[in-house]
Amino acid sequence: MLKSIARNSALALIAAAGLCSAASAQEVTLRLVSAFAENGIYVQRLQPWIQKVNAEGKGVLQINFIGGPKAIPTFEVGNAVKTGVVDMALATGAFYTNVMPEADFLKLTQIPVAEQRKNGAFDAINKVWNEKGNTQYLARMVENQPFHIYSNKKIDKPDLTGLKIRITPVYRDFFQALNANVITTPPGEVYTALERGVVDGYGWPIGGIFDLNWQEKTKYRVDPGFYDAEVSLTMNLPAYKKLTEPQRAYLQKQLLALEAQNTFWTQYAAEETERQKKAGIETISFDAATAKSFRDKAYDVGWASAAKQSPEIAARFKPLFSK
Ligand code: 173
Repeated sequence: MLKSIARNSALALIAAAGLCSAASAQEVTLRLVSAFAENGIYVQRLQPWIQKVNAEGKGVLQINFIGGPKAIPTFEVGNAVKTGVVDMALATGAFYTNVMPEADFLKLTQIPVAEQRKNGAFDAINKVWNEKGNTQYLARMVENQPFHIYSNKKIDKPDLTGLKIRITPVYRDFFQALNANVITTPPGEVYTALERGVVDGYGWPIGGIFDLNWQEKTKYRVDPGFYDAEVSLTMNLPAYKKLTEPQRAYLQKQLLALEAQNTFWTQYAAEETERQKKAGIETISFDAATAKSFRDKAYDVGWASAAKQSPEIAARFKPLFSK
C-alpha cells in the first residue's frame, strides 16, 4: 500500500515535469546582456529589435534584456555566454579575447556581413566560436564604423610617442606599433581616465563618442579610420542547440532582419563626423600617401598579430575576410 502511493506520486511528479517541459518547448525566453552601455547607440538600436522579436514571437521565443555592464562587467560577458550564465549577449570580440583570442579578429573584415554569410566566412567563424567558445555567433549588427584615434594632444604625423592612449585589444598592436603607451579599460572608464589625465586619448569608432560625453574631454580626431567595428549578438551554444526547429527558424528570421538594417551605419558615420565638428573636435589628417600607409599598417599589424596568436585560424580567416 505505502509502496504504491510512493510509486504513484513519483509517476505524478514525472508527469508534471513532463507537462512543464512540453509547455516550455513552445515558448523559450532567452536572457540577453549587453557589454556596451545601455544608453549607447548599439543598445538603442537593439531595443526596438527586441520589442519586435517579443511582439511577433509570442508562444515561440522571447528575449529578456537583463541590462548592460552593471549587470555583467564588459570583459566578463564572453565567459557568461560560454558558461550559460546568460543565453545571449551584445558584445564585440575585443571584449572576450579571454574566451578566445580569435574573437578580436572580426575587426579585420573588409566585406559586408551579407557577403560573409555567402562566402563561407560566417561558417568559418562559427566553427571556431563553437569549438573554442561554446558560443554561436548569431548576427553582426554594426558595420561601416571605422575606428579612430581621439586625442587631446596634437600630432602631425602618425606617431604616438609620449602619448598615453586608452585601448582594448582592438587597438593594442597597432597603437604600440605607433609607439603609444597603452592602457586597457572598458568603455565605462574612459571618461574618468580622460578627466584625470590618466590617458591623453583613446580608440573608438567614428560613432558614439557623445553617448558617454567624451566630446567634453576630446580635442582631436585622427583621420583616416581603420578596421571596422564589429558589434554582434552571440549565444550560449547548448542554449542554441536546445531551441526547437521553429524557434531557431524564427530567431534566424529576426537576426537576418536585424542585419538588413545595417545600412543605417553609413549615414550615422556621416552624422557623427558632423556632430564632432560642431562640438569643436578638430580633425587631424595626413597627406594621401601617409594616410594610405597608416591604414595599410593597421591591417598589416592586425593580421601579423592574428597570425602570431593563432596561425592556422588567421590563415583560414584572412582570404574570407579580405576584399
Ligand atoms: O571599447 C572599444 O573601444 C572597442 O573595442 C569597441 C569595439 C567595437 C565597437 C565599439 C568599441
